[in-house]
Amino acid sequence: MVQLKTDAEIEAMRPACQVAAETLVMIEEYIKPGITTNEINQLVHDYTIERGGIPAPLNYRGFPKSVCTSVNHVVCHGIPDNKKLKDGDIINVDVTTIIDGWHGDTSKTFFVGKPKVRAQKLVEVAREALQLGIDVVKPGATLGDIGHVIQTFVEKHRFSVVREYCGHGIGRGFHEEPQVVHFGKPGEGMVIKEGMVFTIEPMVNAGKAPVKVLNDGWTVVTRDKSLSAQFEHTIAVRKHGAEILTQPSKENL
Ligand code: EYF
Ligand code: CO
Repeated sequence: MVQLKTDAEIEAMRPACQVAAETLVMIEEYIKPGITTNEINQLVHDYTIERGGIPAPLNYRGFPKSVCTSVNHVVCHGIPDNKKLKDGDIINVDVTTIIDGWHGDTSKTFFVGKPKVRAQKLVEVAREALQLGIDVVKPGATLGDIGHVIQTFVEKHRFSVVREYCGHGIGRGFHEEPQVVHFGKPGEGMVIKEGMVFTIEPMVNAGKAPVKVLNDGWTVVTRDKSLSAQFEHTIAVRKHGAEILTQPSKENL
């Protein structure tokens, strides 16, 4: 069952969504060759607490860290560790913040130093795929419409969309109904209604779509070891379209 949020509930989600967004703004200046993902984890953890939040990933279903850091061929749920980032890497930082019991979830893929041409293209396609998905959202459209524009755009660029992981409803729960898959056909799937709040978070692979989970039980990687990039926003469905709750406000850019 998808629970529709009232205007008051959407207002109540704003602080969590804004702090999550500002965490990504904060972290950008630290993404340089030589930093470890554990250091990124600590920066995200401390900033979240300073801002009055709780990092949702920590202990979520047993996840051991406060943020997911997914480097190069890691698709999602990368666990921060002591490995240093290198010039030319890409890294997705996936932040979820809880404030007053409400969740805000957003992620962004960053370049470490100077990007290679193919990485640059992949990251741009992943960024635009998310935006195209958001642009489709309005009451009366379907979740299949979102998946269709994302899949069509990504495949036009000869990249692929991960099938196993998807966007999700969000609110008092980290993961609520509905599941928002990033592939599909126009008109299929659930009809979008005003008051829905969900994430869109397409994972785009430079190679083929299949992924596997490593033996640590968390880290998801591309089977063909190709690069993967992802962007994510939490959006609220309003009368005339999507409102991006995790867009950093202008003064924080
Ligand atoms: C195989 C977790 C990981 N799940 C989802 C737990 O929606 C997310 N990001 O946008 C999201 C973030 C995290 C997450 C952080 C930890 N988990 C559960 C089940 C399987 C899994 O990895
Ligand atoms: Co999410």
